[in-house]
Amino acid sequence: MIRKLLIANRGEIAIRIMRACREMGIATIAVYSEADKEAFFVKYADESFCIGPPPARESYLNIEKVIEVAMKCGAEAIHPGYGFLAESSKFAQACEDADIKFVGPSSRVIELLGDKIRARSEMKKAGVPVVPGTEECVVDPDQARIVAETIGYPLIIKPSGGGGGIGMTIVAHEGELASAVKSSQAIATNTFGICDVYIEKYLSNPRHIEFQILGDSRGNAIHLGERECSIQRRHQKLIEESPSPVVTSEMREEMGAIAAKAARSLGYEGAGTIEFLFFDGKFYFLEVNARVQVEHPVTEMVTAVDIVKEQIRIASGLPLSIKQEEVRINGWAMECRINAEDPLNDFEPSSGRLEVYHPPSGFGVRVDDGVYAHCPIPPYYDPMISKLIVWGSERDEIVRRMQRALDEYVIVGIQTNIPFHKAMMNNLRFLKGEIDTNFIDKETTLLKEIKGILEQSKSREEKLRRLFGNWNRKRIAAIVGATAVTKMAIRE
Ligand code: MV4
Repeated sequence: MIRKLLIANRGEIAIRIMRACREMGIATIAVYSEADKEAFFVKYADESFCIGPPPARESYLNIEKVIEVAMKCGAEAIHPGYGFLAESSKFAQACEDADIKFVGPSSRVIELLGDKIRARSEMKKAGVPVVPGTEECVVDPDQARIVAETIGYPLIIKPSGGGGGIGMTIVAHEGELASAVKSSQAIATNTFGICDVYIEKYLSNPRHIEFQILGDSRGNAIHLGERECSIQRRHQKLIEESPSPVVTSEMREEMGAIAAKAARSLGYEGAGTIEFLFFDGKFYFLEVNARVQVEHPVTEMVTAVDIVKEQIRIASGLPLSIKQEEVRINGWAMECRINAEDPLNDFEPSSGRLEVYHPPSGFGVRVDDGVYAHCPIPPYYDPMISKLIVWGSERDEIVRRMQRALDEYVIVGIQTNIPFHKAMMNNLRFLKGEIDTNFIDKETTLLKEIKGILEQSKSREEKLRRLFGNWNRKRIAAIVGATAVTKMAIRE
């Protein structure tokens, strides 16, 4: 087993990984930027090293610096978390060259999966259903026209070098095709340094459903069921759940087996996700995420498998601790991503210092966070500060539990998207599980509901100000939070 692990990440995922290490008796090393001096993960680690200025390029993405710290400290392995260097084949290669175990698949597999055209054809070869489209790079509008004739409109042009929606262009008819190819190629070149694009049939209003896979160094691979991740905005997921309200146990068994087989055929080592679009009752492969994902806890809650511990076991050369036949889906879990964002200002990131921080707890509630009362929230990184995960026996129960937990959550000092989640937990279509990737754009009443929720808490604040006059602002905010938690009325 690995004895010393460096965590090349920050925030809640750094804490999540270090918690697994504590339970496994593994020493932890944190690396951090100058903006994170006061961060919780820096304090939690056994050893911490500052590796550079706030911009990620100069710290969290600095491969040489991260490897240098690992060598100096005698770290046997590096866990990259998600984002930053997690899917950098160059970083995985640098670890391999330095004889440090990268917690994840080999640089070869990361490189293959990062090339979306190659990933598509590998998956097709492995028997995974893919979206109808091209197997090769589309070089110019003439070639695109030939492809379009066979698959039909609407279609979507995607950069091969990226993911996450950047540079994707939806084309409704032939008139838009030439300029769409050119614009996707331009964005692809600028953002990924690779001009290659490919074409797929555009599926309208699909669901985003992904399968969790685990593969070990001995050629075993299993799946842990699916996650429904359709609630997203600007390619950022906001709510995830497992199981999906539309996946039957027969479908899960069939698609899971296909996902695990694909992992075996790739020689996939570590935790990963196979993403699908679910459309018209069928699954279509999108891409593979070669990392642990933000939303992994919902799978952990329904399977009782500690995915991060499995990653570390796999990296240590040990076999998976469970067999496919032993995997059971028990109950239902849901996650709300808590972001430092202002719902009234188009969800712009909100940085500053937390004044009051009181996370929810109780039966079936899990909070994976990276903050504490009075800690700073720097503006340089992803605005997600915490994940609120609930578990229960069925979907109706966990929605009620999520409402209760969101009501208990008190954050003062920065704006958060908690009012958005409260509005969602009262949305009739969401409650019925009728969701797809365009849900938020289509639900035109959401913003009004969010404003109503914010008005309620503001009126409490105003009442208190009238009661106490020009009193300590922080204390008033804290009392507002406390009265919200207890559902206590403020009497004048
Ligand atoms: C699609 C699609 C429809 N049809 N592919 C967006 C993120 C990336 N992981 C894949 N994405 C999509 N791929 C096919 N064949 C719809 C999306 C999609 C989307 C695309 C462009 C702009 C906004 C979007 C929002 C949700 C899903």
